[in-house]
Amino acid sequence: SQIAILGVPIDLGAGRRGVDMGPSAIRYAGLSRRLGELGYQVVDFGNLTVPMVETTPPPPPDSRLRYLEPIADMCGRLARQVADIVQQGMLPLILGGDHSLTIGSASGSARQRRLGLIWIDAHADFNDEHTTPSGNIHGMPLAVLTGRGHPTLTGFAGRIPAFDPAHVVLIAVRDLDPLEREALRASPITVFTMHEIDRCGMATVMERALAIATTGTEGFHLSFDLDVVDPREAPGVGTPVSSGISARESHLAMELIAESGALRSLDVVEVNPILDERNATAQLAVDLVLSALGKRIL
Ligand code: DIR
Ligand code: MN
Ligand code: MN
Ligand code: MN
Repeated sequence: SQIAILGVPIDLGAGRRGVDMGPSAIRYAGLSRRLGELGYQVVDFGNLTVPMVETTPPPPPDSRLRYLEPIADMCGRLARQVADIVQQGMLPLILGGDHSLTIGSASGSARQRRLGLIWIDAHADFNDEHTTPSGNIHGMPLAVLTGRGHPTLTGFAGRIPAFDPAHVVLIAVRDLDPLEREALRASPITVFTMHEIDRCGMATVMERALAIATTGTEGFHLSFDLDVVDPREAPGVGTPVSSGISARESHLAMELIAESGALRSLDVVEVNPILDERNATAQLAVDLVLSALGKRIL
């Protein structure tokens, strides 16, 4: 089958600069070539045209939705392009960029079908304008995709919510803001925190997660934030959080996702080359994508 690569060099949703260089770093780590070696036909559609901080009017200092208009515009165009890619029978692979882009990518992928959603992240990204301590939209996409958020962001799938929370799973979370935590506890989203991974192991967690995301759906979208991996193994991220999952646990999760046969689209986000060590985090991102798409050791 065919893989469509699309880069989204956006960092307006993050508090720290640098993730706009993520798509280049991941490409330089050999993504296309290695997918080709795995047997896929790969089409790289280049990067979505996105605004940058230097050419965008700054948000007011007290903004609770920083850069809302340019991010909403970006997500609308991204959703349309991802929906087109799906229509053409290709599997969309989106390279970030900050996590706000998943509002567009996951919505576009779910436009013509009912999908589950697997979100692998140190953070829950479950803030809205009332709970956010930062105003950064990359802390909000999971809330938006399950129907809670600014009305200019929630509608890109053509229905609200874009994803039924009963088919949404959050994995390896370990850093929640106080009001975000209350919202998550009140939500029907299934959450496997680091505690559940420590207790039951990644294999059991993924087995349960995949059942939730695939039962009664036409497959699922995977959103993988590199900050879920322990910063000792993935230093090149904007918001590192200690005591994360290992690179090997991440691979196991990806291998089980591949085995499910239900992966319909994916994004890898928040790679920050400024903070990386010799592109190790982008390299890991490529390795993980290969595992998610079927690479086996033996
Ligand atoms: C924090 C940080 N929860 C916020 N979020 C993320 O600003 O809302 N960092 N996603 O990667
Ligand atoms: Mn995230
Ligand atoms: Mn994160
Ligand atoms: Mn259902």
